[in-house]
Amino acid sequence: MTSAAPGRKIKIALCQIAVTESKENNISTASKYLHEAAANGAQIAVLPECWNCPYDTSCFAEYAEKLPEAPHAFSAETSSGSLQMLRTVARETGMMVVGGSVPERDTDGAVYNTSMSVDEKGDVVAKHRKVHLFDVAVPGGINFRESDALSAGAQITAFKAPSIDAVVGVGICYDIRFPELSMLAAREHGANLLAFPGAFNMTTGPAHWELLIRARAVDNQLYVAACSPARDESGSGYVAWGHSSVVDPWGTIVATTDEKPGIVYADLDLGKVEEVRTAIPTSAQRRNDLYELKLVIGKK
Ligand SMILES: *[C@@H]1O[C@H](CO)[C@@H](O)[C@H](O)[C@H]1NC(C)=O
Ligand SMILES: *[C@@H]1O[C@H](CO)[C@@H](O)[C@H](O)[C@H]1NC(C)=O
Ligand SMILES: CC(=O)N[C@H]1CO[C@H](CO)[C@@H](O)[C@@H]1O
Repeated sequence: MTSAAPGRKIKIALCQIAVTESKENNISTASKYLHEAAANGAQIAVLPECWNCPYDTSCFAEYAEKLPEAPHAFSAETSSGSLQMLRTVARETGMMVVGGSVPERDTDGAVYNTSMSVDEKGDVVAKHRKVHLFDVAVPGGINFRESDALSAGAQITAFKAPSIDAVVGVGICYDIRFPELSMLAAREHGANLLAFPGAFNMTTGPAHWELLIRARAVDNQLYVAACSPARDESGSGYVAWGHSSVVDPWGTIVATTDEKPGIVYADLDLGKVEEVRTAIPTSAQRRNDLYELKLVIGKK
C-alpha cells in the first residue's frame, strides 16, 4: 500500500468540458482544458465520460477508435486521435491524465466504453473498459440500453502513479453504483484515489451523484474524483448533471461546481488516507471469517 508523506499535497483538476458532435472540436477543447489545468499546477487531470462523442448509443460505433492495450509506451503516432492528444499533452506538460472515456472498437468489432490513463511521460499506464453497462427500461419512461451498442469490460483497473505517491483506481459512471468495484480497487490494488468519469442525468444526478461519490469515499477511506461533462440543454441530446466533485477520505466535499463548463481544482493530502484509516480502522477489522470479497480475475 502506498503511503504518502504526511502533508504531501497533490493538485488534481477535473475538466468539465462541453461535449459537442464534432469529435475534432471536442479533442481540441479537451486539449485546451488540459493545458490550462497543467499551467495552473495540476499534477493529474480527469476528463469526463464520453468526452469526444455525444452520449448517445447510436453514436458509439461511428466515433469508436482502436486503442492499444496497457501498458503502452509513448509513440509519436497512434491510430486514435483522441489518445494521441492525451499522451501528447501529458508528455508536453508533465501531467498525468485519466482520459475520461471514449468509445473503443476492438479487433473483433465489439465496442467498449473505455478510459485510457497516461502518465507524465505520455505512456499509457491503464485501460479500463466500463464493467457495468447501463440498461434500463422504465415502463412508460426512458429506455436506454448500453448493451445494444457496447460490450462490457472484465477487469478492475488501478494504476500506480509513483510521482505523486498515488494508486489510482478507475471506474466509469455506472461502475460507481457497484461498491465491490471500488472496494477491490482499494483493497486488492491499494488505491488511495478513485477517478470516475461519469455522466449522470437530471434525475439520477440530483438524487445520487454526490451521495455515491461520498459513499465510495467513506466506505473505502480514500479520495474520490468524479468528472462529468458540462450540461448542454440546447438540443435533443443527453442532458448531463455536471457537478464534477472531489471528496476526501472523511466524506467531505473538497471541491465541486455547478453545471457550466469549467475546471474544478482540489489539493489532495494523500497522508489523510492513512490518517482516516487509523482513526477508524475498518480495513483492519473486517470479519473475513464471516464474509469474503475477492477479485476473480485481473489482479496485477
Ligand atoms: C459509456 O457509458 C455511458 C453510460 O454510463 C454512456 O453515457 C457513454 O456515452 C458511454 N461512453 C462511451 C464513450 O461509449
Ligand atoms: C435519467 O435516468 C433515469 C434512470 O434510468 C430515468 O429514470 C430518468 O427518467 C432519466 N431522467 C431524465 C431527465 O432523462
Ligand atoms: C467547450 C467547447 O469549447 N466545446 C467545443 C466542442 O466543439 C464544438 C464544435 O463542434 C465547439 O463549438 C465547442 O466550443
